[in-house]
Amino acid sequence: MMRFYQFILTVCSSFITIYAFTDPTILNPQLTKRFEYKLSFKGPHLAFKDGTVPFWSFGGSAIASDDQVRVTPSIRSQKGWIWTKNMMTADSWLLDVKLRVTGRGRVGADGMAIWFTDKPGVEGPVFGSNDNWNGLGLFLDSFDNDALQNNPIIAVMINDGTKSYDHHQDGSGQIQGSCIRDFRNKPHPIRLKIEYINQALTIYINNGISQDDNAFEFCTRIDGMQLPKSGYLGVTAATGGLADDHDVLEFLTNTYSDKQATPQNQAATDEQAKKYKEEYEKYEQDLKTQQAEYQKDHPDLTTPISEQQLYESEYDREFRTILEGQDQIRLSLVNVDKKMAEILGRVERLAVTAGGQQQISGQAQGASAIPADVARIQDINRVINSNTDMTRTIQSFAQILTDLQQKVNFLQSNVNNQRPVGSGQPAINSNIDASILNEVRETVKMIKSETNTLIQKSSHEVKCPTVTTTGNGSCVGSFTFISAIAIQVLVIIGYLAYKYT
Ligand SMILES: [Ca+2]
Ligand SMILES: [Ca+2]
Repeated sequence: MMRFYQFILTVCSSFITIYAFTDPTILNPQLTKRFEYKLSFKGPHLAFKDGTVPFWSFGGSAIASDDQVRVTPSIRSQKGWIWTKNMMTADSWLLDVKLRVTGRGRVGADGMAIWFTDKPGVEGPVFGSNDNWNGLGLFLDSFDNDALQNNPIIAVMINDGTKSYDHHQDGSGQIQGSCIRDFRNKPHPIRLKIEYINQALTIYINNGISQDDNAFEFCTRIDGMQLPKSGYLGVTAATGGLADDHDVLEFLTNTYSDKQATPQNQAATDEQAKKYKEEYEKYEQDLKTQQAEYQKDHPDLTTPISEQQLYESEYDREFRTILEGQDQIRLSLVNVDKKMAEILGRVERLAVTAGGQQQISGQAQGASAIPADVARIQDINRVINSNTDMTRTIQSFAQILTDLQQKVNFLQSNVNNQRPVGSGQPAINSNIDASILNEVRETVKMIKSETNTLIQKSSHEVKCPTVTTTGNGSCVGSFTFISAIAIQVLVIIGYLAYKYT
């Protein structure tokens, strides 16, 4: 029953996911984006056959493999690091880092850091790197040293070389921005976007729960931040008494430059871009040659498949089902949001058209225009009425969900209070279970009948307004919306009825 309760909570929490990240070149069209391959890595074939990562140096406990860099393994008191060999010189840039922090414990340690500093770091006490750095440190701090119950946390600390990181207080009072996010043991790798444009640093996170690679949430933003003009990029990690695997799967760097340069500068930039393109093509060619050679040397090499990989456990399957359900609900909501905006736009256009037409018809003598106007106004009324119906149904769904949750709470408190002492107790619980399940079934019936009523209403009463043939959108009203929500609710309830009967 506890699982049922958690399940309801998980479903409810899925309603909070927000899209936030937009590519800076869309918001600011005069920016040109350039991928910096010498400041990036990603799999497959992340490491060369001699174990090195092109354009990066790494050490400590870090190990590079085909598809990731394990900065520390889950062994106590480890420190690992990986730094670019080249400097990044740009006023505006975007880092896109895909990583994974996993450990067996409920609590992990110490954490990971992403750096942009004037000098490459050396092994040290701040998440595997040196203290008193000059530049940006972004920390994924797993362990709650100051016991304020605010870890795991993602925190930003800028240093001009004078400050010493207060490890015992998790840097509180020193960090300029943060967001509390549990980034450990997620089903998918988490992704961070670190954007620095016009001296504003913004952090976005994809929390590794959704399968959608672009589902980013806002984490924190710091304006008016002075970072070094040029510097090195790095990732470091450390373990303590507790230990996690800290893995980086992708580190992608993009820089932005202003298109509106002077003609001389533009010529120089074009020349540089041409040179850069040639270099990059040569690098890609070398990489392909290396891969071909590797495959020639290891013709029998196939990825070993363990039995564990072929079959998923009951827990994994259940967890995956919940996540997929969540993702579906989130996508449906995003869709609903778009459609509502579309409908609103359409209603506004209709109102404007109807108003204009009314004026014209008032001036004109012909009687034939009047019925068409009336029809348009009726269309608007229908759209508005159908929206009101939708709102009422959503409210009744919310009421039903609240009722369900109350019943679950009631059951849970019963389970806690009536722990089986003799042989009679479990029978009482199962009676309660049966009666609640009957109520759940009744609720399903109710949802079904409400949905049917609405579907009938939407197919008979609400038609696409005839005047909006210029618009691209189709008439999507209560039918699609209610169907999506009803299917979700039916799937959830059906699953629960199956599971607990
Ligand atoms: Ca800490
Ligand atoms: Ca803390």
